[in-house]
Amino acid sequence: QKNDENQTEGNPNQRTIEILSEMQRYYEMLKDTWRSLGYRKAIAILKRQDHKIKFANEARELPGIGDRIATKIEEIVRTDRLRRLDYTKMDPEDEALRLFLGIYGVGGVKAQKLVDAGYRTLDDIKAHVRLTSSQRIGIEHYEDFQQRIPRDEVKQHGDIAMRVAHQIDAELKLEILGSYRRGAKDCGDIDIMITKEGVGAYAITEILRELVEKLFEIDFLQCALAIPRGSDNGTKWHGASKVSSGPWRRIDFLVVPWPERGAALLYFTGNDIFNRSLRLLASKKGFRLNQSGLYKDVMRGRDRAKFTDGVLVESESEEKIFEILGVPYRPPEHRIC
Ligand code: DCP
Ligand code: MG
Ligand code: MN
Repeated sequence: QKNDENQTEGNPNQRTIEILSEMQRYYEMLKDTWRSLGYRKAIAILKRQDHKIKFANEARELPGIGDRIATKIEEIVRTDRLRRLDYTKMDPEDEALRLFLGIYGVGGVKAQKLVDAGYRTLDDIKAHVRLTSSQRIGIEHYEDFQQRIPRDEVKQHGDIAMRVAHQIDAELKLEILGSYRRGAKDCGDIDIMITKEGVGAYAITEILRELVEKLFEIDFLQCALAIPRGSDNGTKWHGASKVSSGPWRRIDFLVVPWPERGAALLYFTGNDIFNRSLRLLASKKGFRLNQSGLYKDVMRGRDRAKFTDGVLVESESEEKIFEILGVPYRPPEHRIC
């Protein structure tokens, strides 16, 4: 079986994929979720082709590629570039927006405010803007955090965390999720799930606190970073780690109660688009899926807003969640949309 996540190299559509990826990042930066999603889908489909797609009508035949992108694919193959892209690249405001969105802890609203205020470079804002300490670290380590982390280095970070965790408690279960579990050859960050049989979330959170302290002591962890607003329920820890003299890497720990490990595994393996489509499918079948479980009998009002959480159907096993949803099990390597 081919690994979807690793296929750009040597793919006959590599150049097309590169340029479409730039477009996708551009729309993502503009918060144009709809277009960004369209590009992501097209890219995923092209990655699976074993011959070069040269013509618009050929591209249009592929499920999930619409007229607009089909036309662009032909243009890229014909001219080795995309007019729209050259044009967008020249806009300094867009460049600045893209730059600022790359700072840890800076979201769309803040980035746009900085651009509107006339700032264009990291030095600009470092000198003139009041920033949170996380944002400041995000700037200091901008280059580090932008770099992809080679797969074997992700493993090294995971191994260190695991070794120290097991010194604290040999029964802790740690697993690297995110793009690593999907088999990616490089990752944006290191996502580690921590769980333990027979203890509640609170006890695991206490263990995480101890683990973090120990990992600072051995100079593995370098800093803590603020958790994005709205997602902090005490079960997450964000920061940076390094191995030997390597660059700082983004690392995320998440505490998962043992009974929820299947749903958490599913959620934190992603990717985010796959999650979104699975959640949508669940809701069409009358379920609700989130990182803690699959629920039924969710009462919804207008606009599908939910009134009640419903009844837990399954959360321990990833496979069972697929089964109940009536979807064939998909191995992590194939969970990209
Ligand atoms: N996730 C999600 N929706 C989000 C953010 C995250 O469903 N808005 C889930 C799916 C992701 C997982 O959490 O796969 C981990 O999030 P990351 O941001 O670390 O993304 P990945 O590990 O998938 O990719 P990367 O290599 O960029 O870290
Ligand atoms: Mg990740
Ligand atoms: Mn992450």
